[in-house]
Amino acid sequence: MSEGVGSRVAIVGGGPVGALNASFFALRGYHVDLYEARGDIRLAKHVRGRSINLALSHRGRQALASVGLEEKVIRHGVPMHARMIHSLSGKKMSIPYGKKDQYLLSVDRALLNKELLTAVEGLPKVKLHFNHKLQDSDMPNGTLLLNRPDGLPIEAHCDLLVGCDGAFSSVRRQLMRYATVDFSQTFIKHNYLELNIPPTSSGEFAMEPNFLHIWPRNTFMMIALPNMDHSFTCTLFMPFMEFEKITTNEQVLDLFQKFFPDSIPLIGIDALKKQFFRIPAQALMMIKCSQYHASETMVLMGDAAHAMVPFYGQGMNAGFEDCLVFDELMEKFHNNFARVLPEYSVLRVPDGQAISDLAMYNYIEMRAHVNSPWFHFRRFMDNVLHRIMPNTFIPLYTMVTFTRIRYHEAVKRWKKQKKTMNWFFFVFLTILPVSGAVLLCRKIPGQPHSIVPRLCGLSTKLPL
Ligand code: FAD
Ligand code: EGO
Repeated sequence: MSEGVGSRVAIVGGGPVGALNASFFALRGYHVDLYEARGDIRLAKHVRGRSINLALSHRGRQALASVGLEEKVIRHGVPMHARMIHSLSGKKMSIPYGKKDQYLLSVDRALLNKELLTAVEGLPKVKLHFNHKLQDSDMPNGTLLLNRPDGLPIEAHCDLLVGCDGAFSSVRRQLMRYATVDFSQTFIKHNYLELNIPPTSSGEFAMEPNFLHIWPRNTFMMIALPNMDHSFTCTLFMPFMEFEKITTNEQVLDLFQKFFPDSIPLIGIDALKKQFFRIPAQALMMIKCSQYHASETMVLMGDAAHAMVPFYGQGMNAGFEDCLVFDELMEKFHNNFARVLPEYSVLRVPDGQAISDLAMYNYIEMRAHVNSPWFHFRRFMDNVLHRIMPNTFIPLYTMVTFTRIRYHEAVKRWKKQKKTMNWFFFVFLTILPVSGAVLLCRKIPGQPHSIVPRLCGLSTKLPL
C-alpha cells in the first residue's frame, strides 16, 4: 500500500469489533484512526465481582487467528465442553457440544477488549483516540466531526469510514442518508440482568467449571458462564413486565425460590438482594439493514450492521467474522474499496439476516416449550443422529458454532436435514408398522386364517 488516495481509514467504535478491525487494516498498511466515545477501558480499574463474560467460538477465533491474536485471547478463556442443564428439582445433566475440540470459550469482555487495543496500538500508523465521539460526517468530502467530553469539536479526515459503533450506531444513521437501506429495529419482551456467583471460601468454582450452565424455565431463563477468577457470571432473562413487578428483597427471593432455588446458596442471599437492584435490567433488541455500505466510503460491521438478541451466543463472533470476510475481499480485490464494499454487502447481508433470525428463533423456541427434559431430549437426539450419520446430519448448533459454513447455508442445510428426518421418521413410524400389520393380518396360503390368532395363542378354529 502506498500513502495517498484511499489510504486513510477511520474506525468508529473501540468495542471488540472496532479494535479487531483496526488490526486488520493496520496489517494491510493503512493509516488507521480509531475513535472511541468512551475513555480507555485499560485505565479503568477492575471492580471485583464485575467481570462480564461472553462465549467465543470458532468464527471469532478464526478472525483472531488471522491477525495473530488467537493465542493472546484464548489465554483468558475458560473452556466449556458441554451445557449443564439445571432442572427445577436441582438435578443437573450435561450434554457435550461435540468432539473434544468442539467447545466454547468463556472470555472476559473487558480483558478481551484490552488485549485487542494493546495489540493494535503496537502496530505502525495506528492512532487510538479515546473520548472522541462521532457527531457527524460528510463522507463525499471525507470529513468527520467529533466531540470531546469538554465539548471541543474536532474535525478529522479519512478515505474510508468504518462503523463499528454498536447497536445505536451513529455511522449507520449517516450512511442511511447516502444509501437506499431498508432498516428495522425490534425490541423483545425480555430484559436481562447480570449476577455473580463468587468462588467458594476455599477459592474453588462453586459449580462445575467447564460448562455453560443453563436453567431453562420457559419464559424465565438463566445461564451462567465461568470466569478465570473462579467466579461465574449469571444472566437472568425475564419479561420486563416481571422485572417491573419486583421491587422488594422478598420478591427477589420468592422469584429465585420458585424458579432457580439451587442458585440461591451459590449467589448468596445478601448478594442476590444487593445485585438485583444494582442497575436496572437492560433491554434486548435486534437491528437489521438490507445493505452494509454506501458508495465506496462507508461500511458497517458488528452490531452496527446486525445487532441480534443473545440467544445464540453469536453476536460478537458474527462481528469478528465480518472483519475476516472484509479482509478476504480486500485480498481478492487488491484493496479496491469500490469493488470490496458492494461485494461485502452482497456476501454478508444474507448471513447477518440468517444469524439474527436464528437468534430470534431460539428466543421463541426456548420459551415456547423448552424446559429441562425437552432441552435435554432435543440435544441428545442431535448427538445421536450425528453419531449414526456424521455426514448427513450435522446439528444446526454445531454448524453455527463450530464451523465457518456461511450462516445462511447452515440454515438451508438445517431445513433440508429436517425434511430428511421427517421422511425418515415417517417411514419408520408409519409405513413400516402399517405394512407389518397388513402382512400379519394376511391370510396364510393354504390356511383359513392370518398369523394373528396363532401369535395370540388362539385356536385357528375360532371364527376370526
Ligand atoms: P459494541 O460492543 O457495542 O461497541 C461499540 C463501541 O462503539 C462502544 O465502545 C461505544 O462506546 C462506541 N461508540 C458508540 N457510538 C460512538 C460514537 N458516536 N463515536 C465513537 N464511539 C462510539 N456475543 C457473542 O459472540 N457471544 C456471547 O456469548 C454473547 N453474549 C451476549 C450477552 C448479552 C446479554 C448481550 C447483550 C450480548 C451478547 N453478545 C454475545 C453480543 C456482543 O456483546 C456484541 O455482538 C458485541 O459486543 C458487538 O461488538 P461491537 O464492537 O460491534 O459493538
Ligand atoms: C432446544 C434445545 C431448542 C444464550 C436447545 C433450543 C444457545 C442456545 C442465551 C444459551 C447454547 C452460547 C445461550 C445452546 C436450544 C450462549 C446457546 C442453545 C442460553 C441463553 C448461549 C445449547 C451464550 C438452544 N451458546 N448459547 O444447545 O447449549 O440451545 F440458554 Cl438463554
